[in-house]
Amino acid sequence: MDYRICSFTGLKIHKTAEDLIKWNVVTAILFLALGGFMALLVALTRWPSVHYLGPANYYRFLTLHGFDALLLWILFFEVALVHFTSAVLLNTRVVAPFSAWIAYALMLVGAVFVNIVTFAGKADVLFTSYVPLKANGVYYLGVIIFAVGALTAFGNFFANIIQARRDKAYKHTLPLGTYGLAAASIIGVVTLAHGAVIMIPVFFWSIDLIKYIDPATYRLIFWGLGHSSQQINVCAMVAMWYMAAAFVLGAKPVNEKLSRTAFVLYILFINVASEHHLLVDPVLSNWHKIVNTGYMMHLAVLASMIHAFAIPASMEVALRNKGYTKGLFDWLKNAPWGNPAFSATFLSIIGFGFLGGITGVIFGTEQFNIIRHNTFAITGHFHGTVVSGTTTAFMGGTYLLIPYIFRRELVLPKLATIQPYLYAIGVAMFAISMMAAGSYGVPRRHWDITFSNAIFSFSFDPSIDIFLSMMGVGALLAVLGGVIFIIVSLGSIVFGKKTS
Ligand code: HEM
Ligand SMILES: [Cu+2]
Repeated sequence: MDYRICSFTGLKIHKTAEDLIKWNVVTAILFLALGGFMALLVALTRWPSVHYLGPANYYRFLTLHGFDALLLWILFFEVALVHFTSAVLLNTRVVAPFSAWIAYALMLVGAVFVNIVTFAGKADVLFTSYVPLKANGVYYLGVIIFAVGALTAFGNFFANIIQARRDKAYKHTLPLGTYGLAAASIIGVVTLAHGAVIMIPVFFWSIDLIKYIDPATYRLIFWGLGHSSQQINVCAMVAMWYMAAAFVLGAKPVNEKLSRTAFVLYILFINVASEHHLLVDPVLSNWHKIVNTGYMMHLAVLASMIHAFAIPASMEVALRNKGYTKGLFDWLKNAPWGNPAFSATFLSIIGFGFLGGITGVIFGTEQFNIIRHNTFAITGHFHGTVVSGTTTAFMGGTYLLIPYIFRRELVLPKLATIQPYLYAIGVAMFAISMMAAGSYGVPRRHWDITFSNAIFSFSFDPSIDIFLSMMGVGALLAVLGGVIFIIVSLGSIVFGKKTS
């Protein structure tokens, strides 16, 4: 069997696991680059004085932006984490290498299908593909193939941890990083099952084998996929936080049982929370909506709160143990702010909590949702979660994997040091501006809010121009941060000095 021992961590690393992690990470970064480029075009269009794209391209590139950034970048990275937390952290091997590579190939084929058919202008349906909007069948087929690939990859996770148990790599419980990915994989299976239930009929509908799909049913089951997949992201992100704290600072969880319980809360309450996407739909009863968003939602939020306090606490303990004990904040001052793996993690915790979490609880409440639904405020909220939170955390994760798995040193270390700050500031700026504009009623997914060619024209409060311009400037900063990330990460992977 082909193993090496990592000279930094002492971990026993299976060659196949290493290759799988490398391929999945590089593919993820390439799709982030593509999705980020689309983000630039879309943001320039929503900036009133620029208004860059025409209507057709706006919706096409918005579809691609959502798909490439939210699904492809994030899921390929998560599959890398699947192999890292199962095979590598548990010192075992990839039990079924063939199926792991098939999973990768399926995900890639599905991703390419969707990109080609959307670029060709045959799937301007946005990543939610709400019926009765109809895309070419290749689009749905691509989504299904991608989902089967992702499901196979989550299957690999369970196979690897069963093997690790046989190898006696762990006794009673999994390490916390692996535990987080176990929660992600369980939610992944439930999520992708929803995906199959809805995407397969819609595929048949797109090729005229089924006559009618009910839009309300579609939306309900779609969000079983769409919302729950965000919880895969949250679990993987939180697992990444714990791992980064452990690898960079040697931090240990302050109360491991509590952290584990919090992951269980995600599994139990997340699917239920999908309902916040349907609060303005006439289908579900008020009783149902209020119980769901007034009570259930808060149990999932409780989980995030536990992690958000537990991780900085573990960092504090680790830094105090290193001797930074003066006063209340000596440890914080002396944290490794110049190490991008650390700063990205810290910024991710703050960004996710304040921009994504707090706003999520607000917009997820029934009464408030009625006035914010489908406004730009929602776009601001979820860039707080999946960009400020998950994307920044995974950027930090990449900075960790480059020395440990790719065995390269970072190129352009100075740029790497400022990258997380630049990105986080840009994202915060555009997300907050989106929320401000949304409070004035600016809609999301709208090509032209000046209604220049419309028969009827409406006008917004003039102050929205300021917010939308600030969004544009924030977007430019974030894109710059994103470009630096891509140059540093791919540059290091290809040209970085080899480490032993
Ligand atoms: C430089 C970074 C980014 C910028 C400037 C940016 C900007 C934007 C803008 C302006 C919109 C358009 C909203 C509208 O007109 O309704 C949008 C939508 C969206 N973005 Fe981003 N974004 C960025 C990164 C990301 C990332 C990393 C993700 C995922 C992880 C993401 C996920 C989404 C999603 C899911 C949508 C909604 C698409 C839809 O409504 O169908 N964005 N983004
Ligand atoms: Cu949701």
